[in-house]
Amino acid sequence: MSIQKIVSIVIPVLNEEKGLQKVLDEIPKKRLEEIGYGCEIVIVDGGSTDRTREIAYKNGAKVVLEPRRGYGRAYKTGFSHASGDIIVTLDGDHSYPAYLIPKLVKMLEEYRLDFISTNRMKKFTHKSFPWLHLVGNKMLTFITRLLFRVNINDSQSGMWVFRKSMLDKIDFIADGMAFSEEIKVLAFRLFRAAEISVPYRKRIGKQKLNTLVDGMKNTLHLFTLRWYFFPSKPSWLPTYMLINLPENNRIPILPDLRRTIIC
Ligand SMILES: Nc1nc2c(ncn2[C@@H]2O[C@H](COP(=O)(O)OP(=O)(O)OP(=O)(O)O)[C@@H](O)[C@H]2O)c(=O)[nH]1
Ligand SMILES: [Mg+2]
Repeated sequence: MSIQKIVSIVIPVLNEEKGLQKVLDEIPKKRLEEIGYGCEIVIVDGGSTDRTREIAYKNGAKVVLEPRRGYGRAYKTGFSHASGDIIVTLDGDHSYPAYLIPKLVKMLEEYRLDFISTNRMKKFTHKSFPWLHLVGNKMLTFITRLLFRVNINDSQSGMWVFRKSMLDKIDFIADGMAFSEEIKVLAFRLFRAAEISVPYRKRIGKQKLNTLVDGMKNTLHLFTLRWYFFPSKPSWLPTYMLINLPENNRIPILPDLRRTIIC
């Protein structure tokens, strides 16, 4: 099939030499081409002192240096360098299933969604979440649901698939780990969004998340977001559809996908 659209895969990295090669090897570029998508890989490096950048260059990725610290900061810079029609994000630590990118892109198109977030809560492998992460994630997700009336089950997941055009309509405020919950809240309140279950593996290499400090910052950020973006009471309209993506490589045919359309 001829190339009709470009998918930009944006990966923030900070000293991920152990996992990055595996992540890049797992991206099914050929499969994407078969279904009509060219593929661009944008690696946003926060100033790694190991072989991370070398690995990125060796694999033909576009490398963007963003010395300012922060997961959210890295994404904001990465998105501005992405030339694709569709953006896919994931970590450079081999925890997310990069092999599912073509299926997720297809689902975005087939169901005419603007944003897909992945839900790791149903299919995570042993030790992929330290118990404190799991408890923290549950609490943050509960607060997110309560404050924004969005039916999200994994507010901290870092693998998203969305249309780049979405970015023209929103401004982000978070520079740190809270970027993840912020993009989901905005997507689920303002665009057509869905959450899809995917497998999740134990990361390779050292985590950058500071469980307690980031957990507290993320909690505070939810309240900031609530008053900053949505000063009036959110409506009770239903806002999501959870889709299970089975591992047997077939996209489920859903007769009715409810979408988030708020404004
Ligand atoms: N460029 C850049 N990348 C960062 C920064 N902080 C984290 N990252 C990358 O962002 C991704 C997510 O960070 P992780 O440490 O995996 O955080 P996490 O996924 O919440 O935690 P784990 O569950 O332990 O993986 C990884 O690929 C990191 O290398 C930063 O300040 N700058
Ligand atoms: Mg990670």
